[in-house]
Amino acid sequence: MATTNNNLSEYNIENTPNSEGMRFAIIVSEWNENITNNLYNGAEQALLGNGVKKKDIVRINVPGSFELVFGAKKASKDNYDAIICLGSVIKGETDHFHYICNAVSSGIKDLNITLDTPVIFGVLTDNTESQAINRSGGKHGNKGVEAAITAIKMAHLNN
Ligand code: DLZ
Repeated sequence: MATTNNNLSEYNIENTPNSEGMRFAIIVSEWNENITNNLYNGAEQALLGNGVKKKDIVRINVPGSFELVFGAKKASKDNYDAIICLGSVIKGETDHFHYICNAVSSGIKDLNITLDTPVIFGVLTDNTESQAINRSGGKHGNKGVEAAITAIKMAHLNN
């Protein structure tokens, strides 16, 4: 498991460029909002901790992870340095998990091919709610932090 030896909140601040003046959109799925609000808080804190001003962080809510792709496409029409998609898909009794995970991962990949703005995949895809809790500010860290640091690095790569 990738997170066994890897805390999602740990990063080397010396390798993370100061990002004052850069603008970030964070698209947040309302499904499993107890998880996604924690992902948002982690992402926001990581951006603020690397010089981004609060006014340069814009949150856009969408109903579910499936809608993250459209939210990101819409945000790409504004002037952001990177777009972060945050969601939590938890496996249930039916096949919805696979459809949603496939759609959102391939949708975000397509946006990265077509857009000039990096779009970051900050979606938890867990078998259980407790796995999601552990990765949204729990014992395995916070995927929102990982996504924000990825966004900073990709924004600078694109500059
Ligand atoms: C329908 C659905 C289900 C069953 N589970 C989740 C989930 O675990 N995580 C999530 O982000 N969204 C879920 N959704 C909602 C879909 O993403 C989408 O919003 C609806 O199918 C409407 O398009």
